[in-house]
Amino acid sequence: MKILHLSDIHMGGGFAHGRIDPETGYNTRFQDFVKSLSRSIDRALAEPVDLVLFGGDAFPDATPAPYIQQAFASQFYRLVDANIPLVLLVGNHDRHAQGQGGASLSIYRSLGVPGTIVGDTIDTYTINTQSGQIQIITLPWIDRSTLLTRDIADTLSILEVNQLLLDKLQPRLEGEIRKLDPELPTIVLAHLMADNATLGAEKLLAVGRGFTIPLSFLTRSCFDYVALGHVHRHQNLNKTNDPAVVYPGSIERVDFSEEKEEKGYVIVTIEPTEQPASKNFETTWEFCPLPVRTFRTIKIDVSTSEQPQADILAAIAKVEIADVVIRLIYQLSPVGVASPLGNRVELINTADLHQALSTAHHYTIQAELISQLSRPRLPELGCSVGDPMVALSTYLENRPDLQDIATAMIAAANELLAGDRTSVSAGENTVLLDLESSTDTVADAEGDRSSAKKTRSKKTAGQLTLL
Ligand SMILES: [Mn+2]
Repeated sequence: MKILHLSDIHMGGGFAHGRIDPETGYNTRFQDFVKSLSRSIDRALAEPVDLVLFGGDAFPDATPAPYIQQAFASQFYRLVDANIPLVLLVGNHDRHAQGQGGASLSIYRSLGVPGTIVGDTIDTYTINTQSGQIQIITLPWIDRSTLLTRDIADTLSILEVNQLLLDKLQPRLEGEIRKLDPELPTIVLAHLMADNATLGAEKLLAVGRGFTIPLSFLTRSCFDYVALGHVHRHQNLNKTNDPAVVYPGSIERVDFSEEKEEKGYVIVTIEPTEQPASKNFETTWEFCPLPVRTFRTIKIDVSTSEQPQADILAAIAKVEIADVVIRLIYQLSPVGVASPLGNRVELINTADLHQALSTAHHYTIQAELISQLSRPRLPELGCSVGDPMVALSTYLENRPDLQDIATAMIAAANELLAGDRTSVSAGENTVLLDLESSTDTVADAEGDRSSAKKTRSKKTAGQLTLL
């Protein structure tokens, strides 16, 4: 039995790296994403495979524009037309922020599209394929609103919510496992963050991501393959391959964090074992790369260069840029910093850079100031300086770029040191500072969890947009 496993299509996303195609009126990145999906479906038909599993995140949000819905539907309709069954799993991007179900995918259930299952709850389906039956356990994106009531979730920390969700999920999954027929192959199709998935640039944000599922949850001998979605970097989490726990990754680059990743889908083969062994089935799988749009970062430090403009142009000339999405970053010294060769923003002629990059598919130019923190420490500020006001004055004397606000900063520092709770005026902005607030939050964590909780959830919401 052959299965095509793909995930994280995000059709309609990444428009910032494209332009309007004058012939069609569509964003070129929309066309790129359609092309990648189309190539994946081409392969499913050419094999032909017995089943297609989609691991979730069809669109960037739950309410895609009709032309985007249509492009998605017309690709998957090719499978329906060829009698190839399909499971569309609901990812976090496919759900409304509140409420249940797969908002953008539920239309396929409503229409009763033949051979198409929308996985928006934890459930098990036995699917009849050209090569026999297979069992699919669907595990859509789960968060606190899926399994917990609001008042419970609001009083707990992220770690406690995570544990409680796992406690609720465990018996649900055991219940599905008990229903399985051991004579049939079984695949788990899940949209989740497994706790040892290797992330790219997103890794730093993982703390705010909340719900993660331990790998041991998925590496069960009753599963012949675990088909995941959510993480955009292709990887197999279980090196023993028993079972393979695979993120196929996204089918196109959604942003620059995926610059160096290969994109594609996975072809899975499940065959009955020849000699009766501990397992009834043997699984092999293969990652199949797609020819997707190239992203390339050109980063050059010209802060001490004698000819910054020429150096930047030379760096561009070294790279194949035709039809590529380019990000040019050149680093300079901040304006006003005294340095023998301190190159400043105004020394760069950006019109020439635009000209040099004009054959790129899309490009951005970004001037970056080299961080102040990398400068050597001030020798005047040895450990002998005990008075913070002396330390601040010395610091400000060495920062000519801060002269305009130096007096205000000293006044503000004086006010801060004078009282515990005070308001500091900095120009037009009045900032309320509560010097005790940091200790308050800690002390209140037990007594007043809900207020500490609210601060945390706000941060989380801002960090949840990447995957
Ligand atoms: Mn996702």
